[in-house]
Amino acid sequence: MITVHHLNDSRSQRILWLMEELGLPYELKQYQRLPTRLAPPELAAIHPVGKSPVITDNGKTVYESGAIVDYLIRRHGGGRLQPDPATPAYDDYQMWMHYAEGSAMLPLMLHLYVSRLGEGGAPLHPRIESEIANHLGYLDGHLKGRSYLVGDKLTGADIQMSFIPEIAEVYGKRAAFPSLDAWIRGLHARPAWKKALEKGGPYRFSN
Ligand SMILES: N[C@@H](CCC(=O)N[C@@H](CS)C(=O)NCC(=O)O)C(=O)O
Repeated sequence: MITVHHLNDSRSQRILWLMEELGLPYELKQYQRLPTRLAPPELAAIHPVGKSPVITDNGKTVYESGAIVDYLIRRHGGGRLQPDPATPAYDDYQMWMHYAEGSAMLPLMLHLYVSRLGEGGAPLHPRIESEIANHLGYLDGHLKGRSYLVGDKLTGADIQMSFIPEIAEVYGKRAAFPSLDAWIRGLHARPAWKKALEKGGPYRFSN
């Protein structure tokens, strides 16, 4: 049995969504952020880093959301939600799977942390802002006239990348990128996304 260790208002929302898209049975273990917004210490008993998402599957623990999406689709997807590995589309799929946490999230996280420095962080903001615009602009350009990142069907890449516009919206940065905005709205309209929201409870990045 797969267990999804889900922290509220976190990247693990996309793992719940993936499970619903795949229609797999799973146990949901809920964790609540502390008043500091950090994860509770119980998550460190599942994986030493103490963050979410993390899954367990018959004794195997998988951490890091891209690795989890890949693992679930490879082991349990039965060929769904990914392009044929022998095709060039699979190479594009892999790029987006890595790009989410490897490139696109970095300036958004820097924005979060450096904003806490107040005036002290001011010299860093121009570079952070231009990098956010760089990545959101790239995504927006790619999504122009498309409903999905790769091909004409939902893949794990859409699921893995979905956290980027969700966080961008928190900083009021999504509206300037209409194709990105249309893409995430289309994903949020999917029945499986809504079901994941019902199961996981309130999610503050659901707009
Ligand atoms: N790159 C990791 C990031 C994991 C991560 O930072 N998770 C956040 C939630 S979105 C977390 O658990 N934060 C609580 C904490 O840092 O204590 C992934 O994509 O899985």
